Amino acid sequence: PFQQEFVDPNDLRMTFSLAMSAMYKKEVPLYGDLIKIVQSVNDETLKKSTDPKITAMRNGDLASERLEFERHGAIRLGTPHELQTVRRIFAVIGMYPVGYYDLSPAGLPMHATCFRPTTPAALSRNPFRVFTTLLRPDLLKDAQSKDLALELLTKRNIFSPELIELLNVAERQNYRLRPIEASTFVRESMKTFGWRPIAAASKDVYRKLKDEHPILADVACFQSAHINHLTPRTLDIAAAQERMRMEGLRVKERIEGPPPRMCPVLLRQTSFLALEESTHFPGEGGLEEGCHKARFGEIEERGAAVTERGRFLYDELLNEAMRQISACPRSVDTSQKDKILFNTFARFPDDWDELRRQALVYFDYYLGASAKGATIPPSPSVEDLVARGVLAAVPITYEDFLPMSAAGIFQSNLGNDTKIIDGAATSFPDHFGFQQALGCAVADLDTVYAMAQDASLRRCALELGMAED
Ligand code: OOG
Ligand code: NI
Repeated sequence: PFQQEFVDPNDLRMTFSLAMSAMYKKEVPLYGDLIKIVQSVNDETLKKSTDPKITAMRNGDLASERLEFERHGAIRLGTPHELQTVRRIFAVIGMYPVGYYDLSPAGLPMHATCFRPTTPAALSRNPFRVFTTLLRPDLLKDAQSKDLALELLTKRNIFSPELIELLNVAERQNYRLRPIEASTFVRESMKTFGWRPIAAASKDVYRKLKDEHPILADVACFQSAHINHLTPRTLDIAAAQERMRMEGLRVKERIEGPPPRMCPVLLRQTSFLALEESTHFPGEGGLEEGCHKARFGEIEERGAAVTERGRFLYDELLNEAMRQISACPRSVDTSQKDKILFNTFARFPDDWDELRRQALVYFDYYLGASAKGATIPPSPSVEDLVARGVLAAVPITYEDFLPMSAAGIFQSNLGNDTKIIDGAATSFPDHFGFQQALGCAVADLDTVYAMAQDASLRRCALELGMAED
């Protein structure tokens, strides 16, 4: 009876992501067009498709139910304090840090995690995720711009006093809020993630930081942690990309991630170019007009989560394809590059049964058509029970990101590739440093998926009377 006084964090996450979507639509009207395109492509795909990859996704994780609300956003933070506070905000809506992403190999002085729900039940309700990167001052070469950036970042406060107060209240209530607190919480949070038209730095400082590294200007010169995109999930990225082109959006040339397959794995993404927005910079004689490229559009198609073995094979094949592509003469075009990728991936099995037998993909198990009244042999293998129709399995959706795709998306939206490559002095991961900045550990991707798979098998064993609670 007590608990009913509090809002369910799953409901609050739904409200929160809807508020963010409404805000972003106002800020970036193109986002509204994008959503319409994706929704109509999804409706058509769901209706007409007998494609096993679509039916597996449809029946598998109830994608069609959560699909309408499914979004990911991305923010870029400057300091450990900002990261810790954002962690507290997301905890209130049932999102926790999963995975560590090192972006330094791509020349970005950043590392990241993804805040997202972690249990199958929470994910099926609303799988909202936010890719959250943190600046790594240790990777900045130029001492002067590093000092400038850190000075700006120490000065700024991207959280309203009401929001901080509500975070304290929530923490005393085991990360729960009452309805009236919850609506203030959503309103105040939007101030942190919304766009602020007046920069926190003068035009001069902005230019200096931008020259050093475009990401530095974006992270340090503004008064909020503006979300820089909000991505819907499409069931058919090729069709959605084609539709975007037809409607005149400037789509990025290549789709990032694995090639098209019958059994999609991980994720494929593409974006349209960043908007140039007019901004005001504080100057000696008042506000000065200027512009900044910050926000862009992106769509993604999600496939199955791969096991460590599957990921190893994926990385090996991707590296092999990249090696071949970079050895190509300059005249080689995008479709030829895509063909190389496609051919290289012939070694990655493209059949769900095969992917399961080789333990390349995580599966969610449930009782099959022949489960009722079946005689179960002593200590049966999972494969044996699947073969008898006692168990059935659908692939578990990949809920995370790919650092190389992320780097590709970053770069396509910052412009000037050469600058980016030498912007960070060196490249090495700092998993420990990130967790220290965050104030807690990030969950391990594989553990999260393996737990979901194990839980489904345990549930089946219980239902079959093979195990005790
Ligand atoms: C984050 C880019 C990463 C994705 O989908 O891989 C990302 C950023 O540009 O801040 O959102
Ligand atoms: Ni993204």
